[in-house]
Amino acid sequence: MDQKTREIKTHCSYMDHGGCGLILTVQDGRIVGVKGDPEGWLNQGYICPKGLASPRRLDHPRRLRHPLRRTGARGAGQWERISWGQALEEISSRLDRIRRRDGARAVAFGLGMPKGLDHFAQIRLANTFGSPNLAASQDVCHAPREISGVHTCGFYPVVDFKHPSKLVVLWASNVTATNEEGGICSQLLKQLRQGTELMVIDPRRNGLADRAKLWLPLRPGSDAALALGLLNVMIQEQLFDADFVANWTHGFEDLARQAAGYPPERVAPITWLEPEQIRAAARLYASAKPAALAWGNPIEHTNNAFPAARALLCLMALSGNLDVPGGNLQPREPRIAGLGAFVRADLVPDKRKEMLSAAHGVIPRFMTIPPAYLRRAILEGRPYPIKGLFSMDTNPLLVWADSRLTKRALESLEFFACAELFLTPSAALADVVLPAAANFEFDDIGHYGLGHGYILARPQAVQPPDECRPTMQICCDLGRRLAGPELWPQDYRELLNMVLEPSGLSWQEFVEQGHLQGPVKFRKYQDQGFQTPSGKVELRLSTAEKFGLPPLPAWGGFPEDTDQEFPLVLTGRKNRVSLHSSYRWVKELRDQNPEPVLEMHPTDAANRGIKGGDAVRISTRQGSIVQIARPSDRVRPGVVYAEHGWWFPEDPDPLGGWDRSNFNLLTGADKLGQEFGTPNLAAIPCRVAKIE
Ligand SMILES: Nc1nc2c(c(=O)[nH]1)N[C@H]1C(S)=C(S)[C@@H](COP(=O)(O)OP(=O)(O)OC[C@H]3O[C@@H](n4cnc5c(=O)[nH]c(N)nc54)[C@H](O)[C@@H]3O)O[C@H]1N2
Ligand SMILES: Nc1nc2c(c(=O)[nH]1)N[C@H]1C(S)=C(S)[C@@H](COP(=O)(O)OP(=O)(O)OC[C@H]3O[C@@H](n4cnc5c(=O)[nH]c(N)nc54)[C@H](O)[C@@H]3O)O[C@H]1N2
Ligand code: SF4
Ligand SMILES: [Mo]
Repeated sequence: MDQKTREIKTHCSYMDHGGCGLILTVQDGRIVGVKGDPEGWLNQGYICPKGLASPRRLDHPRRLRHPLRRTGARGAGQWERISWGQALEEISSRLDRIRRRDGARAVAFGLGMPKGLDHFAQIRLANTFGSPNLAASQDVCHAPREISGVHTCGFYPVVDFKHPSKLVVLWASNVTATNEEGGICSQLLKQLRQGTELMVIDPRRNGLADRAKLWLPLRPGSDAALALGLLNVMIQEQLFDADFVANWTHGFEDLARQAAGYPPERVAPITWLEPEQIRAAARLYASAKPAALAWGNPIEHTNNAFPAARALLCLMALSGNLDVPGGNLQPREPRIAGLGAFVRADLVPDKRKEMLSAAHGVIPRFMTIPPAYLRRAILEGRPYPIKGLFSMDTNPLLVWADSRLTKRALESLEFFACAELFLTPSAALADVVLPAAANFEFDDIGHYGLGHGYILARPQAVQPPDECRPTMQICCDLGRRLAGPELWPQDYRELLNMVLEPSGLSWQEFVEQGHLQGPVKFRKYQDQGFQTPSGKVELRLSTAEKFGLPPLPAWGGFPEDTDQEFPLVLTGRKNRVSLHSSYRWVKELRDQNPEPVLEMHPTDAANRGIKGGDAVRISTRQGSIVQIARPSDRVRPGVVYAEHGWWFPEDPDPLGGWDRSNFNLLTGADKLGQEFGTPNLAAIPCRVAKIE
């Protein structure tokens, strides 16, 4: 290795929730090599195609390299280059003008999937500005699982792939493609080689389903019904952990009465399964000890998100798998800054009453605004108007349900600014766009705030292009202007130090260590009980009446029914080589997935005269888009899978062809789950036709 070439250890991120230890080779300030770090704490050498391509985000010729201000109509693609001083001045004066005139709550702050510490810096920015309104996709991502967990057992039970399990249940989890929140699939694959059994609950026969002892190809959106069916069998056949139930649960009799209404014969036609499959699944899960349940995203992709999450929590409790090694854990954080202190939650003490979700009666502790409600506030002034938006790390025009509604809302804002790597369709609608530095170009801390009991060091490897700034730095720059220098440091690295301070580690020491884990201890409830009002797992929620929540899980029916016009059921999954709508412009990734693909069963395709490679129109009651058909017997008949997040950066249209293949033109923002304002991204009646 010559003098100018060096190797740097860091962690992959911004390609999913991150977690793989990487070794980067840097030559003349450019990353020329990347491989999985064999000593990586979570991945032990594993790396996926996105990780391999990740350095190529940095040097794309059309990456944003300086701040832009709109000169023409919104979305017309006319911009002028401005200086950072002008850009920060414009954003802060426009947001401040709204704050003075309409109050701080009239400005919302937009967030995407949590990718790094900048997510929490943005929350701190909203709090120090004084606004209770943080808009994020948490209505369809993790909040239903996490917050239902907190209400039911006092924590979010995280799947444990680190300790051996007798059985792993992949329930709507696509872990070999998504490596969801650091649940890196190499850990699971290792366990499978050592004899761990697998059960897969998924309408699609993914690669792991081929190796599963049991695969249940349920109808999309029927998860809550299936979970109630499993509870029924476990209770009827006395397959539950009687000691745990007697000592550590509240409301078992009520749950038993409720579950009695869901015998397999009733659940089978809802879920498109056989009663015997439901019995077999219940028996397998209840008898394998320990069993880890990896619960994936589509559980929270219908208006039944809350009952589905609640029923799954009841399954974990009845089977005695909460906080046992190889089950579902309550991780403890290392000694680092608490979340509330870091984001300065104290500055908006009335947030729960002030945030616009309050008017919609969402579940307590759900602290971000569902996009459905944000857009009502922007477009209809309900319950009060939102006039300004500052967003980072998100592409709402692609990722929020009902993209036409999103477009109207973004267009009608008085002021909209964002920070981005690329001029995405959402950024194209902004008044000011700030060029962000990418991961590898700044120091960062991974997994802070995700509740997994560890944080990861992501030291910088290369310099950003001249004018690109880390989004954490942008928060500092805006925060000093909008909230004052006493609340915000000059240099974003101070934010990293704030997180680490209680640990006693300096940034450099943390980097050398690579990660920091909280104390590992199991069955903590034996010492301290569960952090719920009853001190037990609340199978029946004791706060239900107080909070207006259903006390017991129930099947609420499908959001919409199929009929002759819309006979197929549409759902989705994440693709191994893309992250939502991100990085469609990275050639190495795009080459592996050049077009949006619609998967359907060969019989469903043949019945419509559709062959592989045909362009097809997918229509729902909401709208229609075009994708490319791929018949596959991995998908069960009657179900189709479209790809989410598609736009075309190469398209001359300033909005990048946002309305051609975008899944969220097929989704609506009206049939919402009460607790989280969750729209339906799965289980949507549709039809598919070949485009002649
Ligand atoms: N490659 C890649 N990785 C990612 C992401 C990405 O975009 N791309 N996104 C990241 C983010 S933000 C998240 S939240 C996670 C999500 O990661 P996962 O939780 O794994 O989510 P998905 O890939 O959406 O879907 C998981 C599985 O659910 C199945 N499925 C679809 N509908 C239903 C249903 O109604 N019921 C059941 N039981 N199963 C169903 C699909 O076939 C798929 O196998 O991934 C993270 N990792
Ligand atoms: N139909 C449908 N809709 C969905 C889902 C689905 O499965 N189906 N999944 C949902 C889920 S789980 C989630 S989490 C959301 C995801 O929603 P988002 O997080 O908004 O999704 P992305 O498309 O990844 O947008 C992230 C943006 O951040 C930019 N970016 C990347 N790195 C940086 C950086 O360092 N700084 C800045 N400022 N920007 C950066 C990228 O260019 C990209 O445009 O989508 C949700 N929407
Ligand atoms: S699995 Fe996630 S963290 Fe690992 S290399 Fe791929 S994108 Fe990066
Ligand atoms: Mo997500």
